[in-house]
Amino acid sequence: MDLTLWQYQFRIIMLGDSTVGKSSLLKRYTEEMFLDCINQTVGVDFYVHFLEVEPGVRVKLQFWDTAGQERFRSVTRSYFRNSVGGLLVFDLTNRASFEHVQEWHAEVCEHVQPHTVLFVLVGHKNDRVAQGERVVGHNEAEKLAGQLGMPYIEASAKTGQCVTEAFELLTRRVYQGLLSGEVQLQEGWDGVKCLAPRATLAQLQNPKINISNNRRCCS
Ligand SMILES: Nc1nc2c(ncn2[C@@H]2O[C@H](COP(=O)(O)OP(=O)(O)O)[C@@H](O)[C@H]2O)c(=O)[nH]1
Ligand SMILES: [Mg+2]
Repeated sequence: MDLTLWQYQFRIIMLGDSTVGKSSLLKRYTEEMFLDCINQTVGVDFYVHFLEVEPGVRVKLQFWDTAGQERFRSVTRSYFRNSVGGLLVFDLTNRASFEHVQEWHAEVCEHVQPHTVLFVLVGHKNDRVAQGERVVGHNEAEKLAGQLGMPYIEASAKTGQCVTEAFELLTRRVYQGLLSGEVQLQEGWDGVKCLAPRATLAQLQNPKINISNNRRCCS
């Protein structure tokens, strides 16, 4: 099968304070590698990964990673726009990064209006918990995620623990949002691109629809 074939493209952004490990998570997921001294991203970095969300439905994930602007809280509007999913990351050993989660969430929601971004909250550098370095509790992080309406997962780019799970959780959440109508395809918005006929999506959303006379493309 041609691995570059896809029915949907989701644009996903990485969010969270500088040094929480956003670039490392992406590297681990897309290249299965971890670097102790990862270079500061220069320019917006771009990663692509393919995932089959159900048999025959292949999603192209297009990831955007910040270029270190988050260090100066100067991430621009264009970074948030046209995205459908956000992996919101904090460092389990860095209290301030957890305290900024709400600000990141609010900033994205404000910038993406009238669209919606679906999130997963990641408590990162889980490998350091074993050394007694945890300063953010599992329960309080899960509680905050619940208040913000997103799932919570703890992961480590260093060991690879739960990295695939975190990205797949987000991808499936977006896909479900698409099927339920929570995510709406709109002209001129690139958060989701769809190569499947519009009728196919309509039928997935409502299996009772008869699609035989309607095979327009929605991209
Ligand atoms: N112990 C540990 N260190 C990590 C992990 N992920 C990243 N780091 C380190 O944290 C630092 C910042 O990582 P980076 O990916 O550049 O963070 P970003 O600024 O959020 O993109 C680097 O020194 C990484 O090697 C992890 O899972 N565990
Ligand atoms: Mg980075």
